[in-house]
Amino acid sequence: MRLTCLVRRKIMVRDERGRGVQMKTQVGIIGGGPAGLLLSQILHVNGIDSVILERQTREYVLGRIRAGVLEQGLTDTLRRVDVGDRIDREGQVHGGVNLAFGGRMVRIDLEGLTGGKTVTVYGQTEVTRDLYEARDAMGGVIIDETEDVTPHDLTTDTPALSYRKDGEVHRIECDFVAACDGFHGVGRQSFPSGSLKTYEKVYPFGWLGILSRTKPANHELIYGNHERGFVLCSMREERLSRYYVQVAADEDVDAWSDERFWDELCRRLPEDVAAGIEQGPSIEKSLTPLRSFVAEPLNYGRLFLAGDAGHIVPPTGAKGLNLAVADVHYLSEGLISYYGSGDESGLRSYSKRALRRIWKAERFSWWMTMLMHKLADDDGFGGKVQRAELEYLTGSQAAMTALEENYVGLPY
Ligand code: RFL
Ligand code: PHB
Repeated sequence: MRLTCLVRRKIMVRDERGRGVQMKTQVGIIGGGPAGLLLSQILHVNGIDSVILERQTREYVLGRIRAGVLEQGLTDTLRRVDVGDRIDREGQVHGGVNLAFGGRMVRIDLEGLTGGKTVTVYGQTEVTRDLYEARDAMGGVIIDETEDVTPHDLTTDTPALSYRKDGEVHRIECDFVAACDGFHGVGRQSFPSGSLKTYEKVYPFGWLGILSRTKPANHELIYGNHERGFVLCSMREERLSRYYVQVAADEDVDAWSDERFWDELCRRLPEDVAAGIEQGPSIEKSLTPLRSFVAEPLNYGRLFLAGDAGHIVPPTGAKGLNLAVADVHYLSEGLISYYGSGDESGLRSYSKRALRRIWKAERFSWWMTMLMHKLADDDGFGGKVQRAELEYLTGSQAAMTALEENYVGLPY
């Protein structure tokens, strides 16, 4: 064996024929999305070494338009590991959110009802960019365009990850594997059959979303319930708007010209809001199917699932990215205790601890989805109950407080 490189605890060697790198690290992370990057960053500032394997190119990862609403727990977590500067400068702090239905709009005062808590509007793309920059600045190892990432020996003290890059097979030996590889990743698929129980609800609708360089409809988000379907007016920056309309789950995106989208959006909003919508060309248009999904438990041997790898929520409550960060918080606490004092209890309780909070966010996201979308029995009993619930909610301080404490994020 020929030693090629020694980076702190990361040792890289080539095999006898000089091919295929073998590396050692403490935590092998699958997935360079927000969960994987944040885990790597938290571990680094606590003196724990990791390597990230990402399937896509960095450009591809940064091109995905996704979440926009960050809970305080998320922004605090980023600040603690030196990734909060740009969010503090550029993020928009929102103290309220609006519900539109029956031709009117009701503002719900987040700050007032939750004792001063707020959310921050800042794109997931930007969070990911900030995390990549921080990891690069601190010498983090992120190997992108990896293929066939496969976990091995998960029930031993020396698990490993193999992967292919540029036609060669490589291997990373580690103490733990964190699968932060999203809903379609390999981590969850590596659990032996029978060791995982899954819970799933697939909704018969999706969100058609656009991004446009236009002035947002309002200075705060508007979630709208309308007989033609759900609508959401969100934003990223002063002149960057994000809009969504409810469509069928199998809708053909190409059937939606910009003109059709704007027309449908305006028809679903209260007249005064629709009148103020600035229209312009879309710079992104995509369909998101809606799904609730939880896998239990979140660990098998030395493999741990975090983020979308272990659970999915419909985006209505803006909880997906926030949940991923909460998982990473719990998992990193377990790893820090293990490496600090040999205490394994945090890792042993990770799944239970994370799932307790995950199920609360699953409940909230499901509830908000059922409250705001056009349902199959819209003109029957279901529709009447939905309208009664909206009226009760917006007329009751107690009900609004329950919505808001979930929207700003339950404590970790
Ligand atoms: P990600 O972001 O999917 O990243 C996983 C990464 O793993 C890589 N990967 C692999 N790498 C190596 N080998 C393999 N075999 C691999 N398989 C996958 C992938 O390429 C990817 O880079 O998961 P992560 O890190 O858990 O983050 C989760 C969030 O991305 C997700 O929950 C949110 O985007 C959900 N979400 C929202 N969350 C919020 O908190 N607030 C919001 O306002 C919000 N809005 C949204 C959303 C998601 C949406 N879509 C498109 C699903 C709005 C939308 C429209
Ligand atoms: C977004 O801005 O993309 C967004 C905002 C709120 C949600 C979902 C998505 O609930």
